[in-house]
Amino acid sequence: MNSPFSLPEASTHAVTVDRIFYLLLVLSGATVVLVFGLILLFAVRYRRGSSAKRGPMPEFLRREFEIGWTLATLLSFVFLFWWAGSADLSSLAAPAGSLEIHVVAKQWMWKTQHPSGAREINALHVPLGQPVHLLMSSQDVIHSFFVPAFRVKQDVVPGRETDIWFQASKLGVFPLLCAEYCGTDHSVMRGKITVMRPEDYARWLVQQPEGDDLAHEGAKLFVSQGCSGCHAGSSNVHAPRLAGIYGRMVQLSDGRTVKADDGYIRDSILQPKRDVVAGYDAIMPSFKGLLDDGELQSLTAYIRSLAEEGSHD
Ligand code: HEC
Ligand SMILES: [Cu+2]
Repeated sequence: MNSPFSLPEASTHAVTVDRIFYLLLVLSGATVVLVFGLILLFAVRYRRGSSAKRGPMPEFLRREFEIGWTLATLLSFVFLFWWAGSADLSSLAAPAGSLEIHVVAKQWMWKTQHPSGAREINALHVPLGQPVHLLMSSQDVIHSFFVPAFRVKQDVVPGRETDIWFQASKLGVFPLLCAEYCGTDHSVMRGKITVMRPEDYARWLVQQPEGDDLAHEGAKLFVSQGCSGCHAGSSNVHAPRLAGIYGRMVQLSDGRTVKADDGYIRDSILQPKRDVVAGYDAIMPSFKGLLDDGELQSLTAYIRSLAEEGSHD
């Protein structure tokens, strides 16, 4: 469905969202017509002085009719809830094997980084027909990543990583907007999403200037920020080795067990006193204010790459 007054449907999710939208539109339209039709009909039929019958309701209208319309509305609402709910749920978990792109929002621009390390500002090139998973965080205030043509909108929050995924289904260039008022230049915090054929995307990617990928950047930070001073195998400080921790369950000193995911690693770096690993002293300093979100993403990517190497042997 692509009428002249509607947005392009440029992602798989957009098609589902629009179907739900049109169904709601038709249902509400039919309800409006029915209700206003009846108001008109009754106003004319039972106008003052008309000879229409005004006795009690006919018997069949009382019970069956009441039960019938109540059930019908209930069932259609349950169906709508199920349909919209499952569409929403499927938009949350990115399929395995998605292309992972890091996004950092700041006043007032979007910075994106491809797995190869290629960076863009206020732009994002993606391949057609492949799921793209965005891992996003903000360097200052709350922003919101909004691509109307994909029907995708997700808040980008400082101090936290949010994510969203989409699969582009049309070639072209589509606007990216910030959908959360974020200060003076909020209205110009825009970008362009370019959907390319996969082979064109691959060609575009190799033409980009060589950037360090996140994990390599993280490896450098790990040394320059002094993490390796405690965490490296050669260190004299009693600190846990980080190889292989990503994705594992970690036993904490207060008895809890937590999964070492992105959020846990982020918290370990920013608020080390909160989740202290069992068997260690809480001597790790907080790096809050010392690392920006891009650096946190790089460090996390580095620790994660250690896990991937660890899982091979
Ligand atoms: C002064 C030594 C020291 C420095 C510097 C240090 N850490 Fe730690 N780190 C520790 C100790 C000790 C623990 C275990 C106790 C705890 O959880 O607080 C730890 C825990 C961690 C954990 C959780 C590990 C696990 O097994 O669950 C992560 C992740 C981590 N550090 C990352 C880093 C990063 C990244 C840096 C640099 C930005 C860093 N650390 C700097 C000493 C240090
Ligand atoms: Cu913004």
